[in-house]
Amino acid sequence: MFEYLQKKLDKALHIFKGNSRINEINIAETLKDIRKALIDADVNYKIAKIFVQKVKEKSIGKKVLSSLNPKQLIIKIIYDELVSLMGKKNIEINISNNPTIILICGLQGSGKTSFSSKLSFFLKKKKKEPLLVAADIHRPAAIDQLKIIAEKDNLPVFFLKKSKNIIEIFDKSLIYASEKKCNVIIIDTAGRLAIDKIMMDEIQKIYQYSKPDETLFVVDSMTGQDAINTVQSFSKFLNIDGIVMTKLDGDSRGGAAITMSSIIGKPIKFISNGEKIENLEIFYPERIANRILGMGDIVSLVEKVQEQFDEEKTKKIYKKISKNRFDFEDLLEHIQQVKKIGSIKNIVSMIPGMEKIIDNKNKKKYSFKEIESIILSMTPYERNHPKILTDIKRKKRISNGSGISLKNIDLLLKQFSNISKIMKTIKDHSGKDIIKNFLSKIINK
Ligand SMILES: Nc1nc2c(ncn2[C@@H]2O[C@H](COP(=O)(O)OP(=O)(O)OP(=O)(O)O)[C@@H](O)[C@H]2O)c(=O)[nH]1
Ligand SMILES: [Mg+2]
Repeated sequence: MFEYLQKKLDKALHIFKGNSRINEINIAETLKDIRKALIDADVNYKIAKIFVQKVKEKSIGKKVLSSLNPKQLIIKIIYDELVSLMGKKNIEINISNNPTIILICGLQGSGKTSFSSKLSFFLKKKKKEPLLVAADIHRPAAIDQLKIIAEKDNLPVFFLKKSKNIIEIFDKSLIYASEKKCNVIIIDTAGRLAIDKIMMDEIQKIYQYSKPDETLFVVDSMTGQDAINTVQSFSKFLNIDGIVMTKLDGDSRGGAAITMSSIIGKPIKFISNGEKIENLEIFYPERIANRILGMGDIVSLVEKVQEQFDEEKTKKIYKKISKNRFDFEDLLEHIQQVKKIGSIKNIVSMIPGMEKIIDNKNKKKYSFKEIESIILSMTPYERNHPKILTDIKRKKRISNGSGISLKNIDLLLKQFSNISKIMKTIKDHSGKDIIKNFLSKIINK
């Protein structure tokens, strides 16, 4: 997710390493690279041009020129522009009515059925009582598909096996919802290959009849610019409230997700980044921008953490990060907690520096299990004092204990010291706000 842009932007900003200052020459080079990075990440070239123009205007100013830390300033300017390009704030779905009606539409295979179940799972965690309504009247297997996904997580589904009448299905689902005390009705509709008359007639019929509180259009982000065109054509016929972008896990470029809302004028409300039921995230422009700029996404992590971790442990992790005293004991705890909350790939991008440990330059990939066995082979003192691990005898003992080669132990230790450095930057600079946010979330609870 966004790895491509992340890498390229990082490279483009390298020129500002150390204490170099922003001037017409070095900024020109960087801006050229940023523009190229955006276009290669599938951002529309006009948008890329305007974006770079804005960054330029804000960078070559007196204030910036006199700054001691130009790289930080440029990152902040890019961050602000990215956030504003993505629509500034998340627009929440409106689920205040009882019942709330949510209509899900989109092209064939875009991920409507998967999203509907993920949304239901998500709402259940928010203490709502959702009901999934199988309203795909064209594909015979659609009902079973929804039932199989939903039943795994005990999510209620309403269906009428023999009905081809979408209005009848909706009417009966309302009665069922009221009997079962469900307060959110999620209507999973049929997809078509293209936005044609049959699809629009059917969607319009159910739209006018059900008067949804939320109409969400689901698009596959892997289709890139086509995803934007699809939403554009659809929204000519029907007023959508929000966009859901799916399969971001398979889209390393992410340009469509970044520019969608500014082109369409409608917010992205959710993104989906995997096939599992928990692979759904609320779309927060600030957090995505943080992730793209390689800060990691502590806030998203904390949200997940708070859902499933105990509060004491979360507080402890925060304290350690903020005091820059992150040690192997914490890393072990982190890994053990993280393992509980989903697939490694999704979590990794949320922890600053973690990507470097999992997928380092030397192409050595550690599994969480390997890292665990290395840490478990350390003495408690070593875990709390990573610096003493320069001692070869200690390293050999750890290598024997964990069954991991000495070379790979060395690599891990090196990467760990990188994490500590990253934690330090986060503490010292723009990470302050993230940490503040982190803190306020914990204290409010
Ligand atoms: N990797 C990945 N796969 C996804 C994601 N969302 C959906 N899929 C997969 O995409 C395929 C199509 O998803 P569905 O939810 O059936 O799509 P649909 O829009 O309901 O399809 P139709 O009902 O046939 O129009 C399935 O194999 C899903 O598992 C995602 O975020 N990431
Ligand atoms: Mg479907």
